[in-house]
Parts: sequence; C-alpha cells; structure tokens
Amino acid sequence: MKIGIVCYPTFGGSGVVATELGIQLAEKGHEVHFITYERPARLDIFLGNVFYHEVLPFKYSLFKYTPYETTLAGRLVDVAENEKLDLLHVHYAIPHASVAYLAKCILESRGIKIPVITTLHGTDITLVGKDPALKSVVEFSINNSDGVTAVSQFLKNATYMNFSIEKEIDVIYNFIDLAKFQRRDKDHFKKAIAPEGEKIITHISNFRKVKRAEDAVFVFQKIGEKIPSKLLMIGDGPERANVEKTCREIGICDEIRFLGKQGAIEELLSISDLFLLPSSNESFGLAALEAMALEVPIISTNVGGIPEVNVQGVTGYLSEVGDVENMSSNAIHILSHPEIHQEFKRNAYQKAKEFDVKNIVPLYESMYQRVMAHSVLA
Ligand code: GMT
Repeated sequence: MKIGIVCYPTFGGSGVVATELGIQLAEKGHEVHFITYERPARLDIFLGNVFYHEVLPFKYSLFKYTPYETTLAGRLVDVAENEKLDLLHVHYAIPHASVAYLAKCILESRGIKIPVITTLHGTDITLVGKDPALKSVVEFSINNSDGVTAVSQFLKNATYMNFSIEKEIDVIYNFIDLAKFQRRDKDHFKKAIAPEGEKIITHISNFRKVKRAEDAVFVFQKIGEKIPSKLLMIGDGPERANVEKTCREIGICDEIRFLGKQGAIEELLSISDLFLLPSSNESFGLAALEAMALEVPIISTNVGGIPEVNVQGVTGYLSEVGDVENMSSNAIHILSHPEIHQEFKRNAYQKAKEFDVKNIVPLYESMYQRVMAHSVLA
C-alpha cells in the first residue's frame, strides 16, 4: 500500500506513534509518505520506501497567521495525486482530520478517491478538541473520516461522551518494538549519575501542565527522605522553568538532573529503577509503556487510559491525581524490598509484551484494507 501519514513531527506521543508506525509499515514493504512541517524527530533511519514531504510556511504581509491548514491541504492533494497514495492516515485530530477531509473533497472533485483514517491520541479529545472554539470542527471531521481509531478504551469512551459521534471507533493501543527497545548494559553511565549506588527515578514528558511534572519532584523529595536517590527529568516544555524553580526552592537541585529532550531514551530507562507518571490526564501513557518495556515499574495516577497499561499492584501502583503522599509511599515500598522490586520489573516487561508492535501494527493494516475496500464500493 502507499500510505500518507500526517502528524506533529515532535517528541510528543502522537508524533512518536505516527513515526514508529510509518517505519514499521515501511519495514513490512509498504510505501510511506510523511507529510508535515518538519522531519519527524523519531524518523532517524534511512529506508528506501519512506518519503518526507515538507509543508513550507506561506508568508504574506496580509496574513497575521501563516495559513498552515491551507498549505497542508494543498500538499496533501499534491502528494496524494502525484504519488498515487491509497490512503491518508492522520494523527491527532486538530487540525489534521479537517484538513484531510478538505484534501479528500478536492481530490474527489478531480476523480480521485482516497480514504482518510483519523487516530485520536488524547488532548485532541480530552482538552483541546472539546473547547467550544474547536468542537464542531473536530466532531464533523471525526464523523467524516472513513476510519477512526483511539489509543485506549478510555479515549474511545471519552470521544463518545464529549462529542456526537456516529462513527464506529476502533481501539488500537500504542505499541512498542520490543526487538529494538531493549535494555542496554549502561553500568558506567549509572555510576556517573548515581556514584553511591543511589536509586534512579525517572520522569519523561513534554512538561505541559497536564503532566504535573512538579508532582514528580515532590514525590522524589519524599522518596529521598527514606532512600538515597537521584531524579532524571527528561524532556522539555512550558512548565520546565517552573519545575526547576521549585527544585531550587526546596533545595534538592543536586539530586536532580534535567536532561532536556533526548533521542536514546532506552539508554536512560535502562539505568532507571522506577518511573513517575503523575499526569492529571493521559489517554494511554506511551512513556510508561516505554519504561515498562525496559523493566521499569510505574508509579502513576489512575486517570484516563493509564489503568489499561499500568496494573495496580502488578506493574506498579496508581494513585489519585496530586496524591504525592500515596505515590511516594508506594515508590518507597517497591524500592525498599528488592524481591518485590524484581517481581514488579518482571511484570512490567510481561505487560509491555501485550503491546508489542507485532500484535498492534496488523490491526492498522487490516483497518486500512477495510476502509479501502469500502471506499472502492462507495
Ligand atoms: O500530551 C502528550 O503527551 C502528547 C500527546 C500527543 O498527542 O502528542 O500524547 C497523547 O498521545 C500519546 C500517544 O498516543 C498517548 O500515549 C498520551 O497518553 C497522550 N497524552 C495525553 O493524553 C495527555
């Protein structure tokens, strides 16, 4: 198949899932075309059947805002027509689903039929999409997609609850390539971070408010009162400066390393003993799955789709949002019992196996076949 993928090219979850999916599809022999404003961050390998089409900003003195949606639609039409795409798969509804619908209509007017699949990722439904400024457009473009997927059962339910949806939504979970995402022996690195054998606690996010990265610091502070530990804060985003300020105010900067955006997160997770995910909302929690794949137990909140990934008392523990006390006592419980820690590590890896790419990518492929067959008949 010739598949056009539209996504945010950043380190954000939807961009990571879209890029990894494209790479997997290409490795299975499909031809994949990424259409976005920057080369996707995770598209770091060369494959002969992967193409990247940049959407360039169109600047003109009359425009206060560059019309990204219009140029993206134009590029989609151009790529679909010239590369003879079989379908478009757009990730994150805003603005990709409505832009794809416009491109589809333009192509139809030229006698070209191209089905559109929309994957809902999280804040496009739970936060941004339900804002009255965007709701009608999101609702319309979901209903006019030829196939719709959500990354968890929670997100599927939330979509039906927040919008008036006539379409069937398939749950296709986030995935991990366990063959590539493997624990590495990084003992020298571990020693550099934790020279006295301290435990290494890790938080990875885009430091948006919804991630409550500050709670990771408070949880860590309490862990540190009982168990010598270091905290790795990985990623970057709008809240990072505030979180750093908090660390300075409570005087624990020496125990915390802010590493910014990182490519090889499997190396950092390989030296981690525990992963903190204190989000106030999370449709799935890809970062937690990546940690689990490297045998790192999870201390998380119990919101959204997180319980579909992190199993209470098995792969980690789940607490109410903001319950720093409960999160830290759960963390201390795991870290202070080596045999329990080992068991949680094993369980985390076993649970991650359910989301192995080998199980998940075929679900997308069969959905592609289904919508294509349907589009030919319609
Ligand atoms: O908010 C983010 O972390 C980024 C966001 C995105 O769409 O870029 O991530 C969402 O999609 C991920 C991949 O499907 C999910 O694993 C994350 O849980 C989800 N984030 C939220 O729901 C907050």
